[in-house]
Amino acid sequence: MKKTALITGILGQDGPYLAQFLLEKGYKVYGLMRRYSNPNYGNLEYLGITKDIDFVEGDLTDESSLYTIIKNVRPQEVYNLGAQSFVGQSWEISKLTTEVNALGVLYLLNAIKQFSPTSKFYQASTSEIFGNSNVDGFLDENSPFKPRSPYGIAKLYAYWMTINFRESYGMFTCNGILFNHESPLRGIQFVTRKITDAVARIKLGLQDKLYLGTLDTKRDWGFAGDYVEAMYLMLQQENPDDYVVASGSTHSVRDFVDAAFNVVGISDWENYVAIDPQHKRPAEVFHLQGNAKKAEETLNWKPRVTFEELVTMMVEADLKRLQPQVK
Ligand code: NAP
Ligand code: F7E
Repeated sequence: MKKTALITGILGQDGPYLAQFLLEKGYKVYGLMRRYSNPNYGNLEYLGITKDIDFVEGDLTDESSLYTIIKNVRPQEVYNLGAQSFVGQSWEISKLTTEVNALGVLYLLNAIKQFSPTSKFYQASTSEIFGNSNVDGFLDENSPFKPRSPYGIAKLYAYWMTINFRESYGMFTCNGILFNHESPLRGIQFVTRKITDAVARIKLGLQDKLYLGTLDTKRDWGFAGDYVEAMYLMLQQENPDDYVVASGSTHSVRDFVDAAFNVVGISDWENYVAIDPQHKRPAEVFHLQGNAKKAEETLNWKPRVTFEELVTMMVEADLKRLQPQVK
C-alpha cells in the first residue's frame, strides 16, 4: 500500500518541491488547491509533476471543505504549507492573513482530530515568529518569540495551536520553524526572486532599474529543495517535536544583490539599484540567523546548497526563462 500525504499550498514554492520529494519516495500525493478561474500550475509544471498529483478543492478559510477532504482522504501525513505568506502585505490584509495563517490551522487540526486522528501533521512555522528577539546572535527552538508583523503574529498562534493539539489530544503534530528558503520557484514579490528576475532582465536589456525597500536587512537564506526534506523527516520520527531549520549563515539584501549581479558579470550594480520607500515595512525584522543543531542531530538533516550556489541557480533560471523574450 502506498503511503498517502495531503499537501496544502500545492501550487506555491514549497508544495511542488515537497510533492516531488514524496512522489520519489512512492507516496500518493493529494494537493489541496483553492477554486480558481485560471489555476496556475506553473511551479508543478516546472518540476514536471502536475499529472502525478491528486488535486482536491478546498480552502483553509472554509472549515467544511477541510472536514470533507480529511474525511474522504484520511491521509497518513498532512503538510500544511498553505498560507498568505507575504510578510510585506500582511499589514494591508491583516484579517485575511489571520484567517488563513491562524484560524485555517485550527480548522485543519480540528478536522484531523475528528476524522483522522492518527494522521501526522506538519505546520509550516517560520523564523518570523522570533522578530528582533536576538538581533546579533543565532536563534533556536528556545529563543523568545516577538513577532513584528501580522504574518508573524498569525503564525505564532498556529505554532501554539499545533503544540496544543499535541499536548491536549496526543496527536502527532510538529512545527518546522523554517528560516527563509528560496528557489527558481519563489514568488516574484519576495526579495530574492525580485532581485534575480531584475538582474536577468537588466542583463538582457529588458529592464533599467531595480527598486528595493532596503539593502540592510539580513536573512538566513537556504534552498527550498533542501528544506522540504526536513519537513518529511520530522514526520518520520518516533515522537512529534518542533525544529528550527536554517542554513546557519546570514547575508544582507546588499550581499544578495551583489552576488546576483556578479553572476552576470556586472560589477557597477549601484547604477542599476535604487531605494523606493514604498517597499519599506511598517516594522522590520533586521537580522535572522538560525541554529539548526537540533534538526542536524535528531533528524540527521543538513542543507546542501550554499548561498552562492543558490543565487547562481536562481539567476540562471531567470535568464533561461526570459531568453525567449529577447529579440
Ligand atoms: P507560497 O509560495 O506563498 O505558497 C503558499 C500557498 O498557499 C499558495 O499556493 C497559495 O495558493 C496557498 N494558499 C493561500 N491562501 C490559501 C487558502 N486560503 N487556502 C488554501 N491555500 C491557500 O509559500 P511558500 O514559500 O511555498 O511557503 C510555504 C509555507 O511555509 C507557507 O505557509 C509559508 O508561510 C511558510 N514559510 C515559508 C518560508 C519561506 O522562506 N519560503 C519560511 C518559513 C515559513 P495560491 O497558489 O492560490 O496563491
Ligand atoms: O523579504 C527586505 C524585506 O519578502 C526579505 C517569507 O517566505 O521568509 C519570507 O519573509 C527582506 C525583508 O521575505 C524589498 O524588508 C528589501 O527584510 O523576501 P522577503 P521575508 O519577509 O523575510 C519568512 C521566513 C517567511 O516565513 C515568509 O513567508 O528583504 N526587502 N526590499 C524587500 N522585500 C521585498 N519583498 N521587496 C523589496 O523590494
